[in-house]
Amino acid sequence: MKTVFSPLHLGHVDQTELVAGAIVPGFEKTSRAEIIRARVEAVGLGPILPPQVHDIAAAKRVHRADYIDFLPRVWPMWQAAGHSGTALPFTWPVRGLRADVPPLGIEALLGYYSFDAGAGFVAGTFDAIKSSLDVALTAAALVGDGERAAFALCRPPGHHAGSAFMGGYCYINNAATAAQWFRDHGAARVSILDVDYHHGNGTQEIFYDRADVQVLNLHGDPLTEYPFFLGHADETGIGAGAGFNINYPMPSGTAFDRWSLALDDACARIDAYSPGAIVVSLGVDTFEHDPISHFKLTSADYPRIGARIARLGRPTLFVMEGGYAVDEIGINAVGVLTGFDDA
Ligand code: OKP
Ligand code: ZN
Repeated sequence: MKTVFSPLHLGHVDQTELVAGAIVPGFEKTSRAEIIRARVEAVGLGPILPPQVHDIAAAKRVHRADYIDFLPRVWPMWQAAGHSGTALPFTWPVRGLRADVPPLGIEALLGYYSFDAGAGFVAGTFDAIKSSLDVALTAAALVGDGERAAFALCRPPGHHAGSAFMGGYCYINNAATAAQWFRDHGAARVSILDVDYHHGNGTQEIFYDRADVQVLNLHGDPLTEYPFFLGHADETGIGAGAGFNINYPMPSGTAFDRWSLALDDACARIDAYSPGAIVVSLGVDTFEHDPISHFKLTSADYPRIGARIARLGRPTLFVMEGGYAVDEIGINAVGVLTGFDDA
């Protein structure tokens, strides 16, 4: 399997986040992608290719144009305001406030275009966001050109980013943009299978009223797990999209015996949907030793995930999302891919 990777992710570095009331170094750090890349090389998964630069207009097929146009302005506006460190918001237009009038200042705009304080900007963040999108689209094109599968080693991740908001380490929804790319290049239907520990709220929001992209999410129950405010089992789609959003919330402590039953059910639904391509939002924060998550998957389970997805027998794009147990992130993420290739 070919991997697409860009070193531009390295500029998204030393950003901080809010944990238990304290500003701490971000869990979503550069070593994550570097260790995965090293593992791809170590096991000889296949060639590692640089991305081709795409027009950012591709992201506007799933995101609001004003949101995408805001992203390159964040760091210059933050600096012009005399700020340094990590650009983050502190107020949001929730119930009872107006979300229809964009404010003027950068801190207020960051709140307008986000759902939490989990997507900070530093000087190199926009270039990393754009390179991550380019990685996803380049890998999608490999699959479009006939590869059985490809690996988009994206950083930063994307599945929490919605049509007009960032959050949870995510800015542009790489998997959603890639799914739309498949739709725009001949696939009548696309399935997005999100196996990250956290519910892909952005992906769900983007496709919630659409029948042409089926979204399936296996994740920690939002009653106790981030992102808390979406991802329940009764969220099944709306309008034309009714029945095409499928959530599998599972309790803390879930291990592969139960998790794999949800995967089997999701795969049966993908089979029934008969998509022209599958986009896998590949998070490995389901791992038993992940520092911010609470499932109990082991390193031996990840190749089984890949093998099960391979049995679907459809063109497949793997898009990297989360996973914060850095020491094992390469073994676990690449384990899914070798499991797929060996099946
Ligand atoms: C991104 B992905 C409190 C913890 C906030 C945000 C988790 C984002 C996960 N500071 N955690 O789905 O792996
Ligand atoms: Zn996650």
